Amino acid sequence: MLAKRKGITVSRQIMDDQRLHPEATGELTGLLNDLVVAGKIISAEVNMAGLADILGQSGRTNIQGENVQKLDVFANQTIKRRMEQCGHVCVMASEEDDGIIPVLDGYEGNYTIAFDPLDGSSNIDVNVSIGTIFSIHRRLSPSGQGDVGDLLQKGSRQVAAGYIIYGSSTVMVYTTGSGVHGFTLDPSVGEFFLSHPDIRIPETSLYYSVNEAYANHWFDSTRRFIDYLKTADGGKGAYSLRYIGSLVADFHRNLIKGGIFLYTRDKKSGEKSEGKLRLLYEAAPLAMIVEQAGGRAITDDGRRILDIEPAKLHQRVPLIIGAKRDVDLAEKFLRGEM
Ligand code: AFP
Repeated sequence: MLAKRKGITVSRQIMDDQRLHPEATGELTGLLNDLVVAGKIISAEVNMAGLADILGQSGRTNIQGENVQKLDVFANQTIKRRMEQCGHVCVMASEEDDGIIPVLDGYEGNYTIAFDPLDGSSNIDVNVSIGTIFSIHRRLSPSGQGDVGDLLQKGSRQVAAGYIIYGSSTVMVYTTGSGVHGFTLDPSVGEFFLSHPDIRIPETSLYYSVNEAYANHWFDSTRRFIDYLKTADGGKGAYSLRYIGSLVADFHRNLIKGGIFLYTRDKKSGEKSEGKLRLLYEAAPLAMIVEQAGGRAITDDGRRILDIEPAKLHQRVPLIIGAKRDVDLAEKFLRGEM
């Protein structure tokens, strides 16, 4: 593996990653570089949102029945426009769109992209970190425009996954299957520079992240696990609660500082429900990142997220994700072994 040099640009790193695959054609490199550009455009707009009168709701609801924010619309359009003509994508899916999204005729490439253009968008108006999450697969169909089957692939078949978080600074974290790297945008020169080489999720965790407001509805196993975290080692090793309500922000903090995030089924949603988070746009890409960083991601019945075969574009999935030791522990509680 090539040594990671702090300060190199994300484009340089993406090209270095390509050199690890002698068979590579440069298509994935081109796609990722176009995503970087989309991220810079969205970042600039997020920073200007208050001034540019782009805060607030657009007046529409999306496929998930949620109010669509104006910035959501902007981010969604920005990514679609860059991807439809980059020449490396054959079909797309967005958390904001009902069905598959075609690319421009003549620009079909060999990859698919599924993305959440602005995760955590209910936080936009209050300056809380939000982010773009993406998941990339190789196409399955032989040529031309891709179809839904190209997008409904297991997470374990992702060739790249990542997110761009728009927070106190804008940071891009991605993996192409050989480690996880983080890049911070220097707005003065408009470049992402390597700031977090070879990220490994700390084995010793500080935080658990869960929406405690749902505690009255939790199944007994979830309640006992969270109670255990609060009192671990007789209180000495107790975890602290951190919950932002923006998955990309909760995940990023836990990845860097150590921790576990849970969004499980509960008595209110029912055992047959699928939780809230989306498999294609949220759970699968973050699962690839966490595994590449030494962590784990499972459902609340112990299935590895990356092994789930998606049945539909907007499939939801219960998610437990974070440091391996914590997810292993959660699994024991969920199995009734603790
Ligand atoms: P929004 O995009 O509507 O803000 O939803 C964010 C999200 O999908 C995910 O980013 C959070 O982790 C989760 O929902 C928070 O859900 P709760 O409000 O139910 O805790």
